[in-house]
Amino acid sequence: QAIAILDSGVGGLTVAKEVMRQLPREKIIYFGDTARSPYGPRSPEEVTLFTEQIVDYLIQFNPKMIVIACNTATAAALEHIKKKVSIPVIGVIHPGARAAISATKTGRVGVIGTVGTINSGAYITALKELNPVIDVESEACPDFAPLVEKGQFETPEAQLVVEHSLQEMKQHPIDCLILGCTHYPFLKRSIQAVMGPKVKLISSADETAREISTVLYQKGQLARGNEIPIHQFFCSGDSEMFNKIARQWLGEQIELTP
Ligand code: DGN
Repeated sequence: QAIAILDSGVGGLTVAKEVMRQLPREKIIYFGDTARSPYGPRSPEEVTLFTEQIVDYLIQFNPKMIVIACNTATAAALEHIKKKVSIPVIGVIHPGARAAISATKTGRVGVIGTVGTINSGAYITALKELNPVIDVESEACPDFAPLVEKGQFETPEAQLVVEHSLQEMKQHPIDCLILGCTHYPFLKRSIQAVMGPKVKLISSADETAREISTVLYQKGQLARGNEIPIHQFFCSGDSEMFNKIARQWLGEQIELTP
């Protein structure tokens, strides 16, 4: 049985990569909704509907758990999807918030994400639940995910967009910045360059993979044996670009299932 991972596009590959690293025996079935990306500017109702449709599709593969590897979809639909299916479902917001709480030394953290994620206030809620006195600065960066979907993450254009978008965030005395969108680790280098070396960038991928491992361990469902799993990747839009980004990011040959 596989772990099903979904995102609006290529962003969830940052989570898939970490699952492959931490849990190399686990088979992954990935769905990127590249045809309908970005989710960021869409209403929570629409994002919930899309997430539900993808879950309905993935459930046919009889996965052992579902990972909503998209902050926008987690903010809009996690609770709904949890009620709908009988297998464990996890999102990326709580793991990201936990990672930031353990990393911050000053108690001042920043969050960047899509308009949907930032407007939902889901990070502030998750962070304050863990630490009520935490100081949070949040800002939407609507231009980032579309850049990444176009495969532009190491280009001068991307650098300029990142620099422009983070002007305000840069002024705040934060010591951690949560990359509250699974697409943003693709832009990590540019984001770090703008924020400076003292700000630690937090991606929820590591912590999400740890949570997957905990859930599967508790259920006695961790994969055993020495077989190397063959992962399956699906996307709803341009498969050439998806393949290119997936190969570049995962550093291995990706078989995209038609
Ligand atoms: N990768 C998604 C997220 O984490 O919010 C959404 C990106 C998008 O569709 N704009």
